[in-house]
Amino acid sequence: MAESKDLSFNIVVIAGEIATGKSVFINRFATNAYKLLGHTIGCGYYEKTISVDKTKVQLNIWDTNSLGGTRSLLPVYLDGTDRAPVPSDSSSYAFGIILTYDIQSQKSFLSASEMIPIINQNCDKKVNRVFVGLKCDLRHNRAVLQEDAQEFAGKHKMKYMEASALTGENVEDVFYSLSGRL
Ligand SMILES: Nc1nc2c(ncn2[C@@H]2O[C@H](COP(=O)(O)OP(=O)(O)OP(=O)(O)O)[C@@H](O)[C@H]2O)c(=O)[nH]1
Ligand SMILES: [Mg+2]
Repeated sequence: MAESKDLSFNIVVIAGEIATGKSVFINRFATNAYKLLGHTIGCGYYEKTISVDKTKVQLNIWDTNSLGGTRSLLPVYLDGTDRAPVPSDSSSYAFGIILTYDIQSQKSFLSASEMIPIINQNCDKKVNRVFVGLKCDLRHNRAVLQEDAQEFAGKHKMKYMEASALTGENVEDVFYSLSGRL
């Protein structure tokens, strides 16, 4: 049987709009609590170790903010992706991206689409990507058709998922899904 290896996996969480729900979503994953955090100044950082197929994977999660000024810093957080993906017998690190929007906001969906060129310019094509519709507990206020989000994700080679930090729905699944594709 293959020995377990420790991996370190950087994840950058991105949105085009403020108040999309990134920080609360990451904090729910890291602490299993729903906590309102206020606007992120600069960039937040969280760590959590999970097990994927008997491999311990330390997730280093970068919580970017969405203001125009700091958007220009995104390439810094996306740097190093040419080293991804990690071969299964390596203990080096890989990289993944969670691109998010708020399912209640057409504007946040359009803004997320504006992030694609920035991601493509700064990341290797092989970097794992997931497109996530946040606040899915508010699906009665949905402003973006699930099919449209799915189609957008497919076009840009991303898996599409929806999650809620409030209820916890799919929060772990998003991170496991990304990490499981190492
Ligand atoms: N109903 C519901 N509301 C949520 C959820 N997640 C976040 N919110 C609301 O959305 C607000 C913004 O969430 P944040 O996580 O701070 O948003 P952000 O994307 O980090 O915003 P910036 O740091 O400004 O870029 C929160 O204060 C909550 O009011 C959720 O899963 N469900
Ligand atoms: Mg934030």
